[in-house]
Amino acid sequence: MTSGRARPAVLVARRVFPDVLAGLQRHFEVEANDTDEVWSPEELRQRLQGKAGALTTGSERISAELLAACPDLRVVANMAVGFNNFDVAACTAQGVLATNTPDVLTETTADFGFALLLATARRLTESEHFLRAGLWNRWSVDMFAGAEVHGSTLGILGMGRIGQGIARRGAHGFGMRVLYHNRSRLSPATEADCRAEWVPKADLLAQADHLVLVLPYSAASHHAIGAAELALMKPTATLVNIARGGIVDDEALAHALRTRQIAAAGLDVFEGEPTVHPELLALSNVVLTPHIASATLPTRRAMAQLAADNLVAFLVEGRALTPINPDVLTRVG
Ligand code: 8YV
Repeated sequence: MTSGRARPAVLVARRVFPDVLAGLQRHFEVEANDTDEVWSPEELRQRLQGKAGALTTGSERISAELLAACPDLRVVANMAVGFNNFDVAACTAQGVLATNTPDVLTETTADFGFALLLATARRLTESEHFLRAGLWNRWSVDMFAGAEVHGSTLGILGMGRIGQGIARRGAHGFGMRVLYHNRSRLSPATEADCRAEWVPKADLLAQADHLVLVLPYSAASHHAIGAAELALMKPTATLVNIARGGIVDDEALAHALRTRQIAAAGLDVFEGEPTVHPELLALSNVVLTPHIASATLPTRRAMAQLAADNLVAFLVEGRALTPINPDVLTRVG
C-alpha cells in the first residue's frame, strides 16, 4: 500500500493458519474469526460493514441480499474450489470480484475420492467396527467380502480436474475401464491420457461398478442422483460422493441402500450438512466422512494462502489470480 492512504479493511470469516493471517495483516486492517464457529448471516452482515474484502469458506453464504447490505465490499475470496455458496450473478451485478481455489486441491481430493471408493467397496469401516466391537472370533469364507476394484468399471459423473485425477488413478493404478459423463466432452488427448470414454448418463449409471460424483452443485445438478437414477445402477454397485450435498437425494439413497438396490455408498458430503440424514447414520453399508476430501495440511494451507493472495492481488494490485467472474476486473480496471 502507498503510505498516507488508509489501508483497506478485510474480514476473515473462519479460523485459518496464523501465518496466512499475518500475511494479510501486512496489507490490510484485518478482522478475523479465530474460532470454528460459523457466524449467522446477520452477524456476517454486521461484520462486513466497511470491509473491502472477505475470505470465506463454503459455510458462508454470499447472497444478493447480503451484497446489497455491504456496499463497501469489492472482493470475496472463497477458500474452496466450489462456490455454490456465492450468488455469482449478484456479485457480478454489484461489481464484486469472486474468487475460488482451483488446482491446489485437485490431487489431494482425487486421492480422497479413491480412498473412499476403496473403503466403500472393500467394507473397510464396517469391518473395523465389527472388530472393535469384539465380534471377530473366527475366519469365515465370505466375511466382509466386498466388491472387486481392480479391473472393474469406474464411472465418473463430472469430469473436471478432480474427475480426471480420479480417472487417471483408476485407469493407470487399478487397471479399471473408465467411463465418464460430462456436459462437454474432454479433448481426445485428455481422454487418451485419462483412458476415459464419454457415455450418456444412463449408460454410465447402468455400467459403472463404482460411480464417483465430482460435479459442481447448481440448480441443474440438484438431485442429479435420485430414485430414478439409483434404479438404473447395478445391485452390486457402489456410489461415492465427494462433490456436494444436494447432488444426491439422501432420502432416496438411504432407501436404495436399505433395500440393497445398490450395494454401498461412500459419502463425504450431505444435504444440510453438518447434519446427516438419520437413516444414513443407521446403515452399515455406507462409509461416512465429514467433508474432508481436501483435508491435508499442505493442501488446506495452499487453499488458505491462495484465497488470501487473491485478496492482496485485487485490493493492492487490481488483478486476480483465480477469478470466478473475471468480467468484474475489466470493469473496475
Ligand atoms: C472445502 C470443498 O474444504 O473446495 C471445496 O469446494 O468442498 C472443500 O475443499 C470446503 O468447501 C470449505 O471451504
